[in-house]
Amino acid sequence: MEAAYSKLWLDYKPLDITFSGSLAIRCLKGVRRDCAAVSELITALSALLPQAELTFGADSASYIVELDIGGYLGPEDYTLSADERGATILGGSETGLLYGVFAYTRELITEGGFTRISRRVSPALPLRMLDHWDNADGSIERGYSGSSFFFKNGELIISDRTVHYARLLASVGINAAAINNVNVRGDAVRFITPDYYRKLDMLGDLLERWGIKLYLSVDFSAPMSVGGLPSADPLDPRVQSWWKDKAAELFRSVRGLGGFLVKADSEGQPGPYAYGRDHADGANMLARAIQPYGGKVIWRCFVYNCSQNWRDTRTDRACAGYNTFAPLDGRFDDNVILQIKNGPMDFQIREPVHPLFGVMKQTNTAAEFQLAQEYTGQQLHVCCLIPMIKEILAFKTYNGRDKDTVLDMISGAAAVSNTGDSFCWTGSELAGANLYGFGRLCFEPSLPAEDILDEWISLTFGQNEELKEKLLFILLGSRDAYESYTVPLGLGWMCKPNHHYGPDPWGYEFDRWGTYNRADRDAVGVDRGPGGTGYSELYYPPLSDIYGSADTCPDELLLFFCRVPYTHVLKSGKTLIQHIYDSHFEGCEQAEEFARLWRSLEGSLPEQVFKNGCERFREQLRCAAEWRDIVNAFFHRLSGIPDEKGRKLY
Ligand code: GCV
Repeated sequence: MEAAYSKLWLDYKPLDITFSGSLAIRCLKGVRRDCAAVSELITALSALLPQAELTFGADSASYIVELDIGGYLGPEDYTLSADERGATILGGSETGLLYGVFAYTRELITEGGFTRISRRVSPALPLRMLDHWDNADGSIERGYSGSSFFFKNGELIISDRTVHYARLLASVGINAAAINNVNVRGDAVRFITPDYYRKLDMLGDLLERWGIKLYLSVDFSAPMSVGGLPSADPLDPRVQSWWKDKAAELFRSVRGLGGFLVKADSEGQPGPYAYGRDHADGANMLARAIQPYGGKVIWRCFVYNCSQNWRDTRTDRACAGYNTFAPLDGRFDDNVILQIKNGPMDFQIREPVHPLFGVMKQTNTAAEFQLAQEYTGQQLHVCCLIPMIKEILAFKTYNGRDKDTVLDMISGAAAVSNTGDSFCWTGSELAGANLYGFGRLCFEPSLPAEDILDEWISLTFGQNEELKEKLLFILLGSRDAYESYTVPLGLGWMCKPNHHYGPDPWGYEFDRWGTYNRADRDAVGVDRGPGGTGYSELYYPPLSDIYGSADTCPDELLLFFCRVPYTHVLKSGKTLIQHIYDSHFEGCEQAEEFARLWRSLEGSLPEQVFKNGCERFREQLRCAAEWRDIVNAFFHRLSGIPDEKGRKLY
């Protein structure tokens, strides 16, 4: 029977080399023969070199791969050295060794055979996490790749797909997975009850074999919903002892448990505010309950008022996360990690980097990205996020530290997963690059986006230079194209309400979500400078000054920070209105070029992949034209300013 899922970048195919010798794997010291590193190496070598005889330990073999565990390395570090006669992979633990094996395999495939390698690698970020928004009933919030492969009708599913999932994550170095939605609903509330322990234990054990800790999103009010207490007040001793007992039971019953992920006081989820407590009170209470077991609380900073009055121009959602958490810096326990969305709003195609990254100097933090393409084309449009993630990690906060980038400030990164039970896991094959790239960047953030994609293409589709060149062109240009034909200049939110797909310029304008563009006949954008909402002041100088004025604000964020007339001249020399018109036409043309290039790949890609891509490009072009025509018509009708190129604007 054919598998119900693709192996993605782990579909090892025979190497195009002649190797008629014998191969041996030699396990030194503490390396157990049945650990994941050894099993992965066997899987890889027997598929890559099917004609070679593979043995254990034979000194006479013509090529020997030696596996070792070395105490002087960090547990997730590895060293890799290889030449034509053999390779030595040394891990700081079995997990480090596993990462070394995956790196070695990657190298064999991308180099097309045995090669010289010498490298030592330590992951840049200790926490590298995937957050699934899967619900217990099998649906996925903002899921664009089918249903959940973790849950169905309230049951936890463990199958061969789960094993392949763990291998995929481990192969790119992801070491934590929160398997359920941060909006904890339905049966998921009861995941922390004995009903689920047996299956959770099996899953935790399975994941741990591949170096991955299992996290659960929990309901902050579980003492009430699960425990039947009258309150979930974090300072109430009964609540504290309920969580302590619960933690003891959970960590005793579920192997591989890493801790909890919590969305509190956000979009209807319960939290400490209900009891007049703050987020440090809430997070620390949970952290203390799981601290004896080495558990961590990943606490989200996505806290804002989602019942705003659109007439109120002073309240600014962008300020909310900062205002909530910056005053609490230094009050969080060591096993709390604050998870901060990459921007202050909500995963728009362009936002400034969240100002909390710079200011939380005494708190463990992690950056949160969204691979699920909620606002970035829902995996129907190609939108490669790797350059964006790189940009954010490299962003200088100017917070006075010698090392002051986002990457320097954080100890982890998490991404909302774009996976589901579709054949190719991510709905669109090209969206697989985001999953791959996220993991690779968390491990080795200095890798250029182009190298990561080059690697992903070789591993996924094989070594074909023309294919690579075209896919690289599409992927590397895709974010700019998407931004150009949707909402350029940092404006955001012109999508249809609720499902967030397709254009609706005033869809979020007169609503309660704090998501306004304030467009009228003369001007557009939100004044977030010192005379406006003051958001620009949340950055350290010189950023506060740069963002605070239309003269200095970078064009790509202009309408996020400033309200400017349509006749305002951008740094490019164009007027704002002309830029809006042009970018919509240009973005669509880029998308057309991507679709044309994709079509030219017929025969170079597996038929199913090619057809799936064609359908998605057809939809992308349809939708991009809608964006172009509706957004351009919107601004044309409001401003009354014609296109200087005389194109039809409706
Ligand atoms: C899980 C946005 C999404 C919600 C999501 C929320 C969050 O608002 O639209 O679906 O909820 O972000 O990140 O918690």
